[in-house]
Amino acid sequence: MKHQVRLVVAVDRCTGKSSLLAAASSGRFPESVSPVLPPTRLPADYYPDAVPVMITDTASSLEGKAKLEEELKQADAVVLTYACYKPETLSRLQTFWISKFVV
Ligand SMILES: Nc1nc2c(ncn2[C@@H]2O[C@H](COP(=O)(O)OP(=O)(O)O)[C@@H](O)[C@H]2O)c(=O)[nH]1
Ligand SMILES: [Mg+2]
Repeated sequence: MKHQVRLVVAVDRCTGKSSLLAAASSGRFPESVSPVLPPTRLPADYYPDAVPVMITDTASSLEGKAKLEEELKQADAVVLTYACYKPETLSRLQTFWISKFVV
């Protein structure tokens, strides 16, 4: 039985990673968000089984690559985002990102 589930939100910039995390933890869409949010724990009653969920935001930059790889090693699941109005961000999940998550 897990005591905590770790989610990592990853992929290209401006696909809504930080906004998604902020919205999930606060219950409302943020007007503005920092480029990378600190690790955030979802409210205890977010899921009915009450297992705490910790979500880690990531940077999309090359400088953030080493940190992303570290986070992925510890992740139970990865949340991938894309921007509906930028179809190329959806293609990039297949052509670039998905290979990063296959171990
Ligand atoms: N319309 C709309 N805009 C969004 C949504 N999610 C994020 N955005 C906007 O997209 C921009 C980039 O979002 P951000 O969360 O910083 O993306 P990140 O770089 O992937 O972390 C911001 O201006 C957000 O307000 C969404 O679901 N709908
Ligand atoms: Mg961000």
